[in-house]
Amino acid sequence: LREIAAILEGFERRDPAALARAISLVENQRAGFEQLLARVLAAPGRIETPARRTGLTGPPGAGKSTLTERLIRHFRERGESVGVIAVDPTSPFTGGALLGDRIRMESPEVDSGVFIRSMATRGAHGGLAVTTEEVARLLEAFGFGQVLIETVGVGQTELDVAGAADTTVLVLVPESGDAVQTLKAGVMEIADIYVLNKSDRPGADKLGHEIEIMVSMRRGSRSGAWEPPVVKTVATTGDGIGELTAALERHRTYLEHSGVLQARRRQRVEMLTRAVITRTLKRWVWEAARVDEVLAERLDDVLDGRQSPYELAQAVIEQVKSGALE
Ligand SMILES: Nc1nc2c(ncn2[C@@H]2O[C@H](COP(=O)(O)OP(=O)(O)OP(=O)(O)O)[C@@H](O)[C@H]2O)c(=O)[nH]1
Ligand SMILES: [Mg+2]
Repeated sequence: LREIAAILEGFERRDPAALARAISLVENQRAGFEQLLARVLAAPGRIETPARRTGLTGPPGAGKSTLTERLIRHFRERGESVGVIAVDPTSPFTGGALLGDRIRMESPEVDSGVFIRSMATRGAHGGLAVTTEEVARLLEAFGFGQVLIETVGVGQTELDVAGAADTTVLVLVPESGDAVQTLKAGVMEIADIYVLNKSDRPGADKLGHEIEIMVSMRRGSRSGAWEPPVVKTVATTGDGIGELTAALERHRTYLEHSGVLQARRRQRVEMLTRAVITRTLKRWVWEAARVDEVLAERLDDVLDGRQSPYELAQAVIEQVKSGALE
């Protein structure tokens, strides 16, 4: 495919337009997307230098994007390149925290070390967890040393997406007074670091205290493991960002020394491989058994009551089993 060749060639030149096209192709699972991924990810040296992946999740408006911008600035100051995936963003990145440094968001011509991409849940044809993983791999292969993944909300989607990150930062604000409730709902499990953002607002101390209690209650039940710190920030002014980046650094050290990083990467590789097998098998069987044609021919039988959907489905399955394909 010509498009794939052009994208690969653009990757070699580190052309952000090629990266953007690659992501679109993968996101929409357009023809050739798996060949592209296979080629890009097989390039020498790329798998050995995975990015450091950090997920930021939390309720709408908690300040995730403002924090992300702060982190981008921090990493850029240290000479690291940053790729950002924003899943279902409800508000755009403003570049507010960065304008002082003339690093403009979404302007690769201004700073080629930053790349930001929005992704919609409904746009991810392959399921959000898999698509996020594949896009993160594209960013890695492109050469970004840091990958930040922002997801809004507090629910199953975040739990899925959190799987793509090495470190998950749960961003809470004084307004989310239901924090303890939130933590009970299982999100607690995914947080490696709690950020109490907007700590310039009333109620921050109370919430901070509540989270500390929750964390210390869990501490008793798992000794030796990582103890998620609670970091207070004001993303708009930059207060506490130093503490956050220090906590990220400590968690990185923990991940590397405990073997947890290897375990998480292994899980991701397994998840991705299984997903690729499943979707390939499904596509292959579906096409080989001409399921769409069979349905078009025989759906009336079901409607007329001559057959149940289960019998029709079984007939298709039998055809596959009997090897009557090809
Ligand atoms: N007072 C105060 N306002 C903040 C702070 N951090 C962010 N904000 C403001 O909160 C609003 C939302 O910030 P965003 O960074 O867009 O929040 P978000 O979590 O990315 O929002 P969504 O992506 O829409 O869920 C903006 O107006 C920010 O300026 C903070 O620490 N203190
Ligand atoms: Mg946001």
